[in-house]
Amino acid sequence: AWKRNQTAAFKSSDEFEKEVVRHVETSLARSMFNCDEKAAYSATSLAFRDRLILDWNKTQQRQTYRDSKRVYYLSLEFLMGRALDNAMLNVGMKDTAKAGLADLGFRIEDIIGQEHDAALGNGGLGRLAACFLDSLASLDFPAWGYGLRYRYGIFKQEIIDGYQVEVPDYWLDFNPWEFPRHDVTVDVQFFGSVKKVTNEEGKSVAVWEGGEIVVAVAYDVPIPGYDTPTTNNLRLWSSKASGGEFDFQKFNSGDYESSVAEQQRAETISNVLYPNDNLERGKELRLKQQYFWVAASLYDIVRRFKKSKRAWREFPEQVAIQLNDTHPTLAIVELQRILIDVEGLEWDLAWEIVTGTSQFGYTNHTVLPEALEKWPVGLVQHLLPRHLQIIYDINLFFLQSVEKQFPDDRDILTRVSIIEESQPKMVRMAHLAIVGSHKVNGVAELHSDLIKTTIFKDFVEIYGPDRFTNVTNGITPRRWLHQANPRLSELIASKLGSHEFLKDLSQLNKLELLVQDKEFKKEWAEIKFANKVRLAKYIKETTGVNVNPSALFDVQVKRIHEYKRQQLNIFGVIHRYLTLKAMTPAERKKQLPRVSIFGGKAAPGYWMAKQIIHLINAVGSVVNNDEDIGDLLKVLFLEDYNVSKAEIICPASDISEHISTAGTEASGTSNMKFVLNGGLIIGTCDGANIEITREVGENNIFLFGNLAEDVEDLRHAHTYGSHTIDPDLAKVFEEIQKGTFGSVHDFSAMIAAVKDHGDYYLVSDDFHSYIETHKLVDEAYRDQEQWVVKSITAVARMGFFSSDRCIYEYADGIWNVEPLPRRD
Ligand code: 26M
Repeated sequence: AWKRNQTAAFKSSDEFEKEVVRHVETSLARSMFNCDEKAAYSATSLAFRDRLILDWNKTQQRQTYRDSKRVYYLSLEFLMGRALDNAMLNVGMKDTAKAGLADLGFRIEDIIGQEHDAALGNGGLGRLAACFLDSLASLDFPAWGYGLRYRYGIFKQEIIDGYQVEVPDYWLDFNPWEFPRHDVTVDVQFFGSVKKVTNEEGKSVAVWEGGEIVVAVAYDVPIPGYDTPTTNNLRLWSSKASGGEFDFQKFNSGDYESSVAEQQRAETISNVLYPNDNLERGKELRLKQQYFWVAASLYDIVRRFKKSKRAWREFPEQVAIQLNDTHPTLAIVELQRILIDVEGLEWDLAWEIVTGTSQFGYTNHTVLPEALEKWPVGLVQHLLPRHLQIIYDINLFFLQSVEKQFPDDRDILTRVSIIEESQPKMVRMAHLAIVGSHKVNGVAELHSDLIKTTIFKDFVEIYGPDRFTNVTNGITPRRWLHQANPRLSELIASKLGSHEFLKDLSQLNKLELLVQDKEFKKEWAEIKFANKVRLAKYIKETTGVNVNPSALFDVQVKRIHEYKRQQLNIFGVIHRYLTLKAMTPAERKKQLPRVSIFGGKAAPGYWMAKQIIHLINAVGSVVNNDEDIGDLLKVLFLEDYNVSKAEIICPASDISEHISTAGTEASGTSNMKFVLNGGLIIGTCDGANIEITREVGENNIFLFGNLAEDVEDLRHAHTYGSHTIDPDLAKVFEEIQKGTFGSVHDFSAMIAAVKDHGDYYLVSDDFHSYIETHKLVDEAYRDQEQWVVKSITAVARMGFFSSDRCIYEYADGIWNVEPLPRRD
């Protein structure tokens, strides 16, 4: 067993208090008489930060000294949420802090609540990156995250008159969790042109010259592991003009304005996170962000490698780079460029290193065609002229080998080419990522099978099936159980005898022995109820609506997208409302009360998603004020869904909805969060729902709807056959069109999408099955005794979905890296 650093800043609540007071008085330059909750948050964070720094430095020193292989996780998004609570729990001093803060007159929850979420991500992909960082540190892997330090994270969502309004998220006001490294910078080049010159050895080499330089400045964020001193690093790059504050030459020559303008242009690069999720829009600034971040990160990685004075051949033995989606694919091209243009290696040797075993891995997160990244050749040529040449060369050699392999198949060349011969020509980033990586993985079994049989089918023919693999997603049980649901975590710990399950989640299976333990079941149910009371209180505070915590809480929180089918959910809610309205008061009395909770952001340019939000709110304002209905049905849209809100919402669901059209949701991860907190799922046979079913058993999940294998035929039938709408759904549409929920015109597009435009997402096809399955949910919920058994059983079988398991699979099957525990 390791001991935490004894020189650390505090060992008792007294010492912790002293540290808080010291930080208030010195770091913040305030008096304790003038210490509000915000100041107490800042000082508490600084006190914990001091503790982390020591472990962080030691971890980095040991990694440098041992010089073992490192993992670099390249992600344009890290959806971290709050850091303080997590730091306290991972360091294991939350109780000390709680007592100390109480002594100073503060409640720890209020202090934790002061922190602004670090929301540098859109949704699933960004949160997955954050869970992976937690697991990598907790399992002692030498690993770094590389990302962008956006000044503005994902926008804050406000709901005004039922519509989404976007407000900028300026979060860097005071951020104690980052360390600017003004001495760690990289010059990143854009634009310019390429010249062929002959060097001293008489070799023709490419020189990329001219254009402009933008400076990348490193900001480091410590990532503490749970119950280990390992503290890893997340390095985020910020852009600034190469002239420093000002270009002094211009400044002195009187051109003040253009010097300021240049600075602003450079800083634009890391200014804002693009708020799209599963949609590619081809903006120049986005490509600039990608290259800026990739170039800075690779330079940093190469710089670190070169310190060890090893031969280039050893690079893949020292470095594993994971590409989180195609966003960092230019890293493949950039490494090839560094090796041939800067280091002077021959093309073939360089390409061998780039494509070496356990060098680059590419994770695919979607099969939606509109999400696959493509960049116009002209844009790449303009911004990165040398990279375009290299891409063309990579493509040439690749196509030549394909031609050799399939001499009689001309079409395959067109299909797999990295360049799409369209008007304009496009660079297909997924193809480039596959050609340059030694492993490509999907994020759930169904998804990994789908990419092999659909979008990447030809590549399986070319490279064989071994390049393609599956790593089913997972979540960190530290944040999503221990932190979000402390009472449940403590109850489990008391039964299992320790907190070990938090690092070995399969131990949860021992809970199955307790499903008949009356006292345990009672406590289990009480905790769920208390979490619902907490959410009900939050709902009251934020929406003014009273909800009955004994009602069945039905939750769908995730990005708003047609494929995720929030429209199916709200149509179902309307159907329920109409059914209740048609009943006599006596019949109504027998119905089970429900609270339908929605939350999630729509991409600002996604008009249909915004209409869905509007309809949910419109239905809420009618239903929630209908005296015939009372507690039987409440419909809520919770504003600004984010990580810290998910921590309140996930523990409070009875059932959550994961109802994407089969074959469209790559994995989903909130499905795992809800079940781990004792909620059940209503869902389609899609993404990780399928594996959740395999683990928890068919009796402990509510599945409905058509299967992925039938989707194509159904869509074909909609377009070419006669398309009849489900009769119950037709009644829902009539009610909307009558104006019951106002805005008839606004909602007509959502109806037309189903009725007139081919119902691409199969809302009507699945409607009946969805409604019938909700009836089964109601029935099952009436038997509270049995429901609790289902809930416990499901949790007991969730061990597989820990992100720790994912990290072991990546480490073993893709990165070829080993943990490096500290032994001091
Ligand atoms: C693309 C272009 C421009 C701006 C933004 C994007 C973009 C951003 C995020 C595209 C896709 C993005 O994320 C996709 C995503 O979150 N996918 C989800 O990944 C999760 C983790 O693997 C899965 O669980 C979800 O099923 C999948 O939808």
